[in-house]
Amino acid sequence: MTDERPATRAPGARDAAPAPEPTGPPLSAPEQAEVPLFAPDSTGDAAGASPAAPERAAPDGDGVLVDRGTVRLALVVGGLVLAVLLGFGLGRLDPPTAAATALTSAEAGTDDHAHAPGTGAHEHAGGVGSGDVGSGASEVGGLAVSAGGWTLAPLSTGFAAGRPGELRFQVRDGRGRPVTRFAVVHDKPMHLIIVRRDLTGFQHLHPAMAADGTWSVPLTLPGPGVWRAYADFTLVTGDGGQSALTLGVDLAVPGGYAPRPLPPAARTDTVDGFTVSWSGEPKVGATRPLRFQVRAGDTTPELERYLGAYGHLVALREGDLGYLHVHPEAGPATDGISFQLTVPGPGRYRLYLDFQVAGVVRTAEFTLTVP
Ligand SMILES: [Cu+2]
Repeated sequence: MTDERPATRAPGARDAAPAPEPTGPPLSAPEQAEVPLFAPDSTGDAAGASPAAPERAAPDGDGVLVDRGTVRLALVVGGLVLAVLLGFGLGRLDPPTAAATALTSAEAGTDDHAHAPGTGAHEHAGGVGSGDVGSGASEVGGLAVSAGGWTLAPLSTGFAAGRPGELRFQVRDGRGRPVTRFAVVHDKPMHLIIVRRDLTGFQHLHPAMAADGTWSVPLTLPGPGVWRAYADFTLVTGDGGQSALTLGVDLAVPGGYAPRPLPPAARTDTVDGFTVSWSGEPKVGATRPLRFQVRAGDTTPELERYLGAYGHLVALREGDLGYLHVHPEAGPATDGISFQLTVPGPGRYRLYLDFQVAGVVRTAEFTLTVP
């Protein structure tokens, strides 16, 4: 009942990479992802138009003998202009990052999560990550169906308990147009988390997108009650910037709902013969490491990379089902799976750790109490 997660056979949503919409402005790249933060061309050209100084300096050497002073001057001027252009280009690096972190999510993913383990992935977490206790710590996602001008629009909401169905939805911009360009973060352009409001029945799915921006994924909600669906994604904005967002919507399943109490706080969980334990000291208002160890009896099974890391962690807050931001830390799986967790306030949280062994993804669950 709890754990049917077709996560392993989740469709490679990447295949569904759409053709760019006419709405999507300057980037001509047809793919949805891997958009570099510096899309230098757009502004580079615009800026290049103004400082025409070097062009003027060079040509008049044509028929006339130009003394070295003039040449040197031209070089200096050219260099200066170049420096200005470069500075301008670098300046351009900031806005997308700033925009991304300004939005609720910390997952200001650039193009990463595709790179090899051990490379300093996730440095983009910096905006909301460690050190930034004040602003970053208070952020949770998934509480709103619309935020920052972007709206999660479910297209199919009628689910019957235990009956296979399909969830379809779009992410729409401020004018109601479906978004079609998403960045790949943690190996996928869209992460869909499903959980019932009593924090049971966790599923982590990866929908596929049609060219018109409609995402779809097979979904069975096993029992009656109200279920929360979180769409966790990073969209690529018209100016080439990125916005990381987690939007959430409720899905109602008719029938008698008997909510289950949250299990007591624990540092160990057992799933399919794997014993998973975690260590760390989560603290309100701080970003702290959380480390998970997976054991199978007396042995340590070999963890496989899943979603660009050796594990994927989702943390939800009891009471409002706020979606916490968790950042995996690159590193060898032999040391366990490490994350940076930012706890926004006191309370109880449910942690869901996806890990993969021998091609099978399993989820260990823990209740975490933070005083
Ligand atoms: Cu995912």
